[in-house]
Amino acid sequence: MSIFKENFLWGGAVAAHQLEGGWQDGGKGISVADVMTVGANGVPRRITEGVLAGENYPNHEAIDFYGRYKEDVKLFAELGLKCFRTSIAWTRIFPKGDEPEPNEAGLQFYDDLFDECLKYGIEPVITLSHFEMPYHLVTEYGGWRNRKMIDFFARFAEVCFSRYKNKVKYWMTFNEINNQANFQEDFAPFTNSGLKFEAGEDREKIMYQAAHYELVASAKAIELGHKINPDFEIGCMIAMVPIYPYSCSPSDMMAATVAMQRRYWFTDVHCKGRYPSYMKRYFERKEFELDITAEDESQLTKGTVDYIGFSYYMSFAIKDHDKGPAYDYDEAHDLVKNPYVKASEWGWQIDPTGLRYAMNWFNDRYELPLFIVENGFGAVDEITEDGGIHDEYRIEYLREHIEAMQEAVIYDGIDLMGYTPWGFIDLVSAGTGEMKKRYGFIYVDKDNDGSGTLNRSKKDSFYWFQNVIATNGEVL
Ligand code: BGP
Repeated sequence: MSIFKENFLWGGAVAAHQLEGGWQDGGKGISVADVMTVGANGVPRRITEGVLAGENYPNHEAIDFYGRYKEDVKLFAELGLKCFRTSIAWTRIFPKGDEPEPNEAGLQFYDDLFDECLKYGIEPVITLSHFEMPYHLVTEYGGWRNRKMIDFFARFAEVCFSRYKNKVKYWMTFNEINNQANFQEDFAPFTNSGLKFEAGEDREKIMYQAAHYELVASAKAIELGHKINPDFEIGCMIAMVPIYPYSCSPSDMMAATVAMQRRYWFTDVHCKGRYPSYMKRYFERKEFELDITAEDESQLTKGTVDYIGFSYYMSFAIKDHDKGPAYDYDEAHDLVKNPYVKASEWGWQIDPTGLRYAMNWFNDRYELPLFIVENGFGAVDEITEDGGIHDEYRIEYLREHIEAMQEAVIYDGIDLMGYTPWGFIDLVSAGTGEMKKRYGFIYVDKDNDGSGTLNRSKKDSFYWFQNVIATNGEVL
């Protein structure tokens, strides 16, 4: 008997804006991803006021999956995928976000894509909002700082659930909803909630308000989805980066506990349908008077998730920094390097044991099935003289993480639904907009400047992962 379930969802994960391109095809509107330029050399992507002539906007063409999805899905089938995690670009369905009627050409595109997947027995796993909300909702309404977003999102979700109810069973509402806990930076709140901050604004308060509306919208969508098709499995999607105490000093331990609460309270609301005590107390202490109504609280209880989807790439470590009992976690400043683990070229700390730890952390609290919907190794790949890409470093990273998953199943009895490595076909990096930060088993010939043939080819990891799937994870 194999370690993983018979129907284990081996797959690959991407997001619409990072691979589709075709940013104005089929009536698509402009999304937040379309107004971000490429970043490079450690400089983050720039969020522009709109689309500026002459700037490099990598998502506009991406890897042209929009034009090439049939050949690509054929390759995914050759890889042996059981499922394919992607997102529905909100702006293909509602180009501006507030129109009365959806855009038929956009709906048809996903019908065709899902049919193509199902033809090969590949199950679509769909994220509704993956860093690609309509930019019009930002300029006209201020994004998720505005309560009106709840109904715009719920309508988008309802249209998708109804249209694809016989083609898609597994859904997630918001990608990495909690990474906006890093509110000091522009990127995470902008991509999640469409928040643009004015000078002098209380970013933290605004982030909590936006997150609250998103959580209510998620609950509303889940309730609707279960009515449309009771067989739907609808999950959340949490960016899981465990935060370890730097030392065994009690104050480091407490700092790590508080930091984990600030990053992961979102999971409590998704899974339990209510705010944890420490967040209620925190809002009071900070005098954040948030718009949280009794009706919202009731809605949250009616839309809890069926499973926990999460991404896992790395772990963090934290020192107390003498902050005392009323410690306010500040992700941009409080983290320190962990001397026990290596890091990638982008400083992401590689820690397979952290994946088993994370799975236990979720399992202890929520006892829900887990789905690892992102994991992977971003690296610069070199084409060697024989024309191949020998990405042993990527295989090693994935092998060690799958071993950690096995340990969590064997020793901890965790209910694991599936595993979809991130960016299994090279695509635009969300964080930097670069092409050179690659995660794929399938290489795409395109560089940071946007040049290249867009041809696809197989790396060594392709054949390795093909065999992992074929043996249900027995041969790594
Ligand atoms: C997650 C996002 C993905 C993705 C991945 C890798 O945060 O859900 O969209 O891109 O991280 O990050 P990056 O592309 O910055 O390397």
